[in-house]
Amino acid sequence: MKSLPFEKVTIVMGSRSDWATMANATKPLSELEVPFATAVVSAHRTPQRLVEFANEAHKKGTQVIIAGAGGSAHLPGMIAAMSPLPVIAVPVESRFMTGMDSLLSIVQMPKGVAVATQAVGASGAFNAGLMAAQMLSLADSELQQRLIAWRERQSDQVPLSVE
Ligand code: RP5
Repeated sequence: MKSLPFEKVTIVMGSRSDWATMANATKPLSELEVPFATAVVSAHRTPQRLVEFANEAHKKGTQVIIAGAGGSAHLPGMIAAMSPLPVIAVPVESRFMTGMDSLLSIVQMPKGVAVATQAVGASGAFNAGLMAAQMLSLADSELQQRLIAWRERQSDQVPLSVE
């Protein structure tokens, strides 16, 4: 079996079906030239993979973990419970409750285990990538300059009026 991939930012998701959402996390990382890897790690279908990932990530060069899951979305919290790395979570929109179940099961972490929860769905995934880049920029002044320029380009794209 292939081994788990690790990069400076490692993006994990509970299912292949989460990829349409989680691909949005890769956009700001690519634009800002931050190396990332992606993997499918299911808390309930591949629990041993989850343990291996959470225990190994910080030893393999990952500095920030982005974890997306839907429904009973315990993946980010379980990783945060085992890993010393910051975990940014994305609640994936679910079939039956449009992501409210994902959001509540991710955001309501008990005291002592921190998870940085983003908005539900594609915007949350994009912002997870952006936040990961901002975290890394604390120790990388060139990345910080790229972030500042990225923000300026974003502002420039907002028209002054609708005419
Ligand atoms: C969660 O259950 C996954 O994160 C996904 O959002 C949801 C459905 O998973 P699949 O049935 O597509 O594997 O574990």
